[in-house]
Amino acid sequence: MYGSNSKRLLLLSMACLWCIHTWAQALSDPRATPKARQLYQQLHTLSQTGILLGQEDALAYGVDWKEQPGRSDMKDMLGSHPAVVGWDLGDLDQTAHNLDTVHFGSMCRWIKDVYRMGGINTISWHLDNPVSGGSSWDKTPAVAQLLPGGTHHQVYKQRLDELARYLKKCRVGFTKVPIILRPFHEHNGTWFWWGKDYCTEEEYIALFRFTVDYLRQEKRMHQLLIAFSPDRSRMRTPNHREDYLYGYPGDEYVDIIGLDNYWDVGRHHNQVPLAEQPAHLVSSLELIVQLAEEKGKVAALTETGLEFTPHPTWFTDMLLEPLKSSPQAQKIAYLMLWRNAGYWHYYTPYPGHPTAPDYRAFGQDELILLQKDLPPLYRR
Ligand code: BMA
Repeated sequence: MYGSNSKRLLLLSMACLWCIHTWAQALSDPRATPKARQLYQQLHTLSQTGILLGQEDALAYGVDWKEQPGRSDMKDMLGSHPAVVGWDLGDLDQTAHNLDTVHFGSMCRWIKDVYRMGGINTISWHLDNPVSGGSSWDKTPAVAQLLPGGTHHQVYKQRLDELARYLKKCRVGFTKVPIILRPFHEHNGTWFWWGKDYCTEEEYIALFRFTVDYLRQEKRMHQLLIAFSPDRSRMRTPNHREDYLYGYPGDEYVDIIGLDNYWDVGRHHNQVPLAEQPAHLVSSLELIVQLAEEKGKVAALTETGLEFTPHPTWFTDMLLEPLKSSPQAQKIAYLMLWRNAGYWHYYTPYPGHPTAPDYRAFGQDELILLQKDLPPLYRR
């Protein structure tokens, strides 16, 4: 029998444990908005039971349509919009459309729609090279020049001001829509100007930190969850911790331990036999889940897919079954498939496509959560 003191002690210890648990899962921004915090908490919770499915530009266009209200290829095929919708702010400073022809005005409306419908928005930034004026793929070294003291520091701050101004418009009433921002992704690759060969690791980290600090402190943006997402193809092994952590800006700057993995899912350049690749995918996800658990953060497969989905059972063989085989890998909070730009470039099938039945089976699996399956993410 407990005496009343022992009961009090027990209650106190339970409260302490709850506090420690909540604190350990706190967003990296100590001033994060209540909605952003709530979203993060839900991602933690949902990651224990399901995987949210996402797609880039899902509401803007599909394989053979563009800007049709209420439509997404995922809804056409699986009966619901994706739980996570990806957007990109490349060219925000130049034209009314982003680099993939999404009109910025419409994008803002869709971002609000996704929020109102209870889904999640994530944003990447294919920023043009501020030094050369070329695209994100122009490798003129630039990172060092964007840092304080660099020749293009003011120019970079203008780009950040534009980004902040744009996202400020994405409000519903007084609520700033929470956004998972994924700056300077795939930095361990060598295809973007912020990639590994065009700056030092320290410079990359400094740019990442400057960006987050500037948005939080100067622009008072506290609705952001920050994603770190290296590319799997440039890691020596799928579970190479040190390679994964190359350029990691620190726990105070990151909320989502992400990975872009197009490699272990049948990419033609990958010499590993197809049958062995699922084990590598699993191992890469086990690594990010492990890291996320150690850090009290959330893991996510921030981009994946195989263009044209050429294998009729790709979704079950290369994604679903590998995920199901590992309780640890399954703890990623979401996975996002890349965009359906047209018949020349797509990552999810359309009606009549050989992979359509398999895609439907994947989408109907209880592990996979679409927008219609989500509990309220922004409410306590
Ligand atoms: C790439 C391709 C390009 C696109 C770019 C940025 O993977 O989809 O067509 O412009 O991403 O979204």
